[in-house]
Amino acid sequence: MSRSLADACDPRVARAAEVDKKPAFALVIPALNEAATIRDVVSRALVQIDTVIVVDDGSHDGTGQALDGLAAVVLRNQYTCGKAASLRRGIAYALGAGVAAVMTLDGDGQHAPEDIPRLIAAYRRNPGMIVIGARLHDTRKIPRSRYLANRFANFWIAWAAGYALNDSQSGFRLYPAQVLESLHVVHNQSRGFVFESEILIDAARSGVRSVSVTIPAVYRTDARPSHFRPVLDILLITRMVAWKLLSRGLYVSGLIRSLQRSDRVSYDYESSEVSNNAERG
Ligand SMILES: Nc1nc2c(ncn2[C@@H]2O[C@H](COP(=O)(O)OP(=O)(O)OP(=O)(O)O)[C@@H](O)[C@H]2O)c(=O)[nH]1
Ligand SMILES: [Mg+2]
Repeated sequence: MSRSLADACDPRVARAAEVDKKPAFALVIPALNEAATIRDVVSRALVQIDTVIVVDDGSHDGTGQALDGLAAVVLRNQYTCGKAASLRRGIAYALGAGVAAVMTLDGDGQHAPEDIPRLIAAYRRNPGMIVIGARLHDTRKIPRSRYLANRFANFWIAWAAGYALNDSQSGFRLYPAQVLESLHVVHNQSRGFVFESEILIDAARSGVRSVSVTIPAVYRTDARPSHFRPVLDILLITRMVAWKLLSRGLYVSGLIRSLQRSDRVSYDYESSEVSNNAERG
């Protein structure tokens, strides 16, 4: 990797940002060629949260320009650094602002910013825990192949994490600042979609689990092609998980615990009530 490329992807560059007030929460949106949806997503997000940070990952479709005039921070990577590196850059910026927790959501419109308060409410009830917007209850709306791929990933990641997970692949999350500051998950270009799985495993190993809030699954028929490469990205995730399992002698106790669903906490979409073992479908 050339030096300029490394610099462009380095989250420390963002730490230099001048921030003079301390919001409690910030939202980070990684965006690669999301001109069609990003303005709508960010406008709606700004209704919910003051600090919205978009990391335009070297887009060439005008993603950054689509945000002109909006009160969002736009960090632009000179090159496409990948989802993980972009998240990390946005997160570093948010932590530099002194937030208590950082939220993330995707820029393609699959997550409704209107659900932000529900994730924050779950965090307030479970301080210190990661909150995940979980979609897998919505089986009718998820394309079969994506559903099975998600279930496959879930099984392995829950095993390595040692507890049951509702949706390990959702990009709609809330991370307590302490968790982000204490973990050092690899976030280079080749780890694009691995980072979000790995952070759940590493957090679990440091004693931090997640709770989930059910959110609707949104799959539009006119959506742009996915950046997720089903074969390669699942292979990369599986390799990371296999390594973690091998390094713990297969972690059989983790497998057993991951199959026990009784300690799951889920917040139901309609009622926002807490229920145990609330996963449906
Ligand atoms: N910064 C950055 N963001 C990316 C990259 N790849 C994907 N993203 C962003 O990550 C989010 C999720 O990417 P998607 O391609 O929608 O992946 P997905 O939601 O897991 O898959 P689908 O369900 O098929 O949409 C979107 O906001 C993308 O713009 C990347 O290389 N760099
Ligand atoms: Mg998507």
